[in-house]
Amino acid sequence: MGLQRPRSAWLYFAVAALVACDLMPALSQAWPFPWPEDRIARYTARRTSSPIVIDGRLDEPGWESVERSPRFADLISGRPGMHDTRAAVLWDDMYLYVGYWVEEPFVEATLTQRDAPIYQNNDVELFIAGRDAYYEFEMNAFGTIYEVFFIWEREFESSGYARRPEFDRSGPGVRPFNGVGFRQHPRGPRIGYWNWDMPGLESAVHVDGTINDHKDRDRGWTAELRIPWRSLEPLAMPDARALPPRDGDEWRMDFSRFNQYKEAAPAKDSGGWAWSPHGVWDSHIPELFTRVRFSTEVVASINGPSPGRPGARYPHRLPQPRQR
Ligand SMILES: [Ca+2]
Ligand SMILES: [Ca+2]
Ligand SMILES: [Ca+2]
Repeated sequence: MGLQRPRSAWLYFAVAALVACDLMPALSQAWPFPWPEDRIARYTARRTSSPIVIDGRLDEPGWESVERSPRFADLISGRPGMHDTRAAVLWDDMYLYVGYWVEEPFVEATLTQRDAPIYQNNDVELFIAGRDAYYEFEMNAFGTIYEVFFIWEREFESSGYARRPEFDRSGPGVRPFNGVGFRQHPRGPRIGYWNWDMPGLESAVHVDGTINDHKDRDRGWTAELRIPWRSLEPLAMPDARALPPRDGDEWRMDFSRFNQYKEAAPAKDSGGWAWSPHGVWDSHIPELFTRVRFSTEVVASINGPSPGRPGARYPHRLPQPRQR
């Protein structure tokens, strides 16, 4: 008996290892990304029928009624972030709107120059992917922004980017890019355009507290941005997707928040929290971005959330994004 137990255990592990060796390549080939495909967040973006003023305050009827994301979770582990962070998307015929609600006891910012490395401050980030390119936006609590446009090197010629003067790769601020913590992306390297400015972009921040003053404790800040659909044409070009989107169209968008601090041990806080985690320290994986489906349905009436949508005003009681 004494010998049999280890022997059967050894056999079990040997068989398990063989099975694992056999399956692993198949699994990794089928889905080569570090976060499970079936755990990528989904969201339905609805239209706003009333105007949105880009002042950083998310107090318009559209924002009051919109379905917010779940609480952002650690980019690597998927565990809930220490502070509450939510985002939401609205749209109309002219614009895409994105809002962020950021709980933050000590609001701070230092960078004031456009395109300064905003990721070195506490920030919110937005990525929007087309088929063969994606856009990155970052903003700190001063409202200072940073933007980059990335094109997958392999599709630079075939998708038509090489023929467009704004994507001249010998221009200033243009350089190769191969990810941050996930440098084995199956699509390979990208060309980054740090000189890119999204035409017509408007963005603003509202601080609910005092910035760079730690004598008090702040509630946080909200961020609001508006992008004209026509400005997303360089993303829409490769697969000729509709601008504005048609009912049911899906875009991949990433929403995150990066902090210069981390929650104390034993928490394993990477310092980056996202709507849809990536399993790795790298935002640049469009295959893991939240699936945003655009609906022509209008958000709940201007009188606020309907009784059938409990929690729309109460971020801690929100339902998960609706499944398709
Ligand atoms: Ca506003
Ligand atoms: Ca830029
Ligand atoms: Ca303060």
